[in-house]
Formats: sequence, C-alpha cells, structure tokens
Amino acid sequence: MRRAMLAVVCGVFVMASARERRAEPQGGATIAGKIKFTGAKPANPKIDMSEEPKCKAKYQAPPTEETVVVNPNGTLANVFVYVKSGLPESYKAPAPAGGVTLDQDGCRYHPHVLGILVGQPLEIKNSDGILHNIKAKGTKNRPFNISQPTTMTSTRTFTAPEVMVPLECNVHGWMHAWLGVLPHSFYGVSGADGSFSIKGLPPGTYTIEAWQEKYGTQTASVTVAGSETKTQDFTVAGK
Ligand SMILES: [Cu+2]
Repeated sequence: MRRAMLAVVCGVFVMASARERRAEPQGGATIAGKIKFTGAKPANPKIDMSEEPKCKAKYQAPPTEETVVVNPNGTLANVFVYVKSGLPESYKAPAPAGGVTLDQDGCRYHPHVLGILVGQPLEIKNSDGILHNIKAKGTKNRPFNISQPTTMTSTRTFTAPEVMVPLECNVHGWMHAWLGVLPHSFYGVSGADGSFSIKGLPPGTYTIEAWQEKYGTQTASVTVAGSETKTQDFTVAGK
C-alpha cells in the first residue's frame, strides 16, 4: 500500500516538472560571428592619471580611453550583440545563477561593456581603494549615484530592459562603462579576437543588434533551427 502511494506521488512530481520544462522553451541553436572593422583606426583620448598615482602606477604605457578598441586582427572589441526581438512571447528567462561583476581597477572599468538580466545583481567592486563615485544614467531604470571611498563592493539591480545604461565616475571624468540590461541572456560582447556567440537559442527568426559606443547600432535578421550554428558577421566602417 505504502509503495503504491509512493509511486503515485512520484508520478505527480514527474508530470509537474515536465510541465514546468515546457513553460520555458530552451533551444540549442547558436548565432556567432565577428565584428570586422574597416577604414582608419581612430586614436582614443589619452588619460592623464597624474592626480591618481595609485592608478597611474598600474600602467607601463599611458592608458587611453576605450572608445574604439581595434584588435590586432582588424576586428572590434567591446561590441554588444544581442537578441533584440524574435523570442516567443511565452519565453521566460531562467533565474540567473549569481551576479555580474564590474570592477574598478586602475581607474578604469572592467569590463568596459557588459550585459545583465533584469533582476540580476550587479556587483560593483572598488579594487583601487581610492574614492570612486559610480553613477548610472539610465532612462528606463532608476538612476543611481554611489560613493565608494575605499575597497568595497556595492550591489544594484535593474528593473527594465535598456540598451545601454551608461555608467560613469564623478571623480574621474575618463571612466565610462556600458551596461546592456535584457529580459533574457541571449547576448555576447566581442572580445580580443572580435568574435561573439549567442548560445542556447530556441528555433526562430531573430533580429540581432550590434551596438558600439561610437558607431551606434546595426541589425541583422537570422533564422535558426535545431542545434545548428549560423554565422552573422558585422562590418563597422571607421570614421
Ligand atoms: Cu573613479
């Protein structure tokens, strides 16, 4: 009798978890590509860190801003590529596993461009141990302004999708970072080889947008099915 009841309870549990899985359509497709850069490579403004010797000491060559980072292979880093539209309306992102870290080190933000889910904690870390004052200037998210006088971490979350929320430091005018807040985790940031990849997409036709802080946005339409990988490159012309 007890065994029979256990079997019934297990059966109900299996049915419930199968239903939950169906409510969150996940997929196995990937969109990947490179951000190619053509034209003249612009010079980034040099940063005069003489007022902050602790930060200055962390660099061998004078640091520059990171407005346009052209990689040695002629591609662009720090381009935020994300699914702008095309996900089924029923799509619900799984709860984020942990937070995203933004570090202030050498009086620059690391990373310079990053993505986060709505509701996911942003851990803002001050590794420099000098005064930083981080300011978020979003329009869809409530702005904030946090003073961090010493080595410490502050946590904030974001309530609405917004590409991008500009982050800056009130103490050091050269410090800029950009945060893409999304209702899903289908995004990537091009790295030191200029490539990005967006994994785990359900089948569908998506509008993919590539955002760069100086050159703005470009979009492309990409259709994926099953577990295939589609290549979608972008080309940014320097000016
Ligand atoms: Cu600062």
